[in-house]
Amino acid sequence: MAKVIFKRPDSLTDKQFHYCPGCTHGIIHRLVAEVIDEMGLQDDTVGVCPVGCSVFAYDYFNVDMFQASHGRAPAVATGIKRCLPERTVFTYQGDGDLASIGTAEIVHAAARSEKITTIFVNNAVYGMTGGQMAPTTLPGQKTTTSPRGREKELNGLPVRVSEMLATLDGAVYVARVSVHDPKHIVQAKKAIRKAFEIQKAGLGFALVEVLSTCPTNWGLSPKESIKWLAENMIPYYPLGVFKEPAEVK
Ligand SMILES: Cc1ncc(C[n+]2csc(CCOP(=O)(O)OP(=O)(O)O)c2C)c(N)n1
Repeated sequence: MAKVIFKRPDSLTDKQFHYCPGCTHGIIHRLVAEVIDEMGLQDDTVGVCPVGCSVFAYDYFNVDMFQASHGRAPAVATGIKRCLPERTVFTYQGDGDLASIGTAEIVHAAARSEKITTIFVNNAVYGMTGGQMAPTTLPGQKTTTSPRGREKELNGLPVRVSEMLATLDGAVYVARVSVHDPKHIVQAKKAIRKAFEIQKAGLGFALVEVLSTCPTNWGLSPKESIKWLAENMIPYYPLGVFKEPAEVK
């Protein structure tokens, strides 16, 4: 009998992703789904989708899914987790969603140490709406709303969300990872798994920031985007674990 050595995770549906070539949302979906499968959580997980390119995540994850309005996923996830404390609840949010319109929600969910897991996808732009500047857009980075490049005097400087949230006592696990090559994809999966384990152990709020590409709005090929991420995003957004509870180290 043939032995299966590679398959789509059960926690993903068979639906084909709509993402652009070279966008890493698909990789991140897969990592989350693999972790849910491996931890045996498919039947008890509830995901909360953002508004943004990953809005259709409710069609892709084969678990119970909710759709929140822009930036409000942490508030919606708070309600679900408090009503159904036995369920595993995660939010999946872009940087426009989480770090702009949803800043208050994520800060206070972390401060309250809600027992939820947040997957924060930072691609340094508003992807879905056409590549506008986000709070995470790099200094000098050209976007449709900063055609001369982000200027400090006019637009201020980027928000390093993981570092900021790690200052809150309620945030128990905060890590930044990347998915631009296989080695980093393996590390990213470990961080995502830890963020779910922390929730299962009832320890409090956990967030994994994943640096991601947006070839379409960066105006680069998929290959150039991977290089751009490694050379420009990682120096500004250093990878690592910013906070980790002693129980799971
Ligand atoms: C209340 C509200 N304001 C604005 C919008 C428009 N809008 C839709 S998606 C989006 C940005 C999404 O960007 P991001 O969160 O970075 O995710 P990405 O698309 O890059 O994955 C915006 C501003 C909206 N749908 N609702």
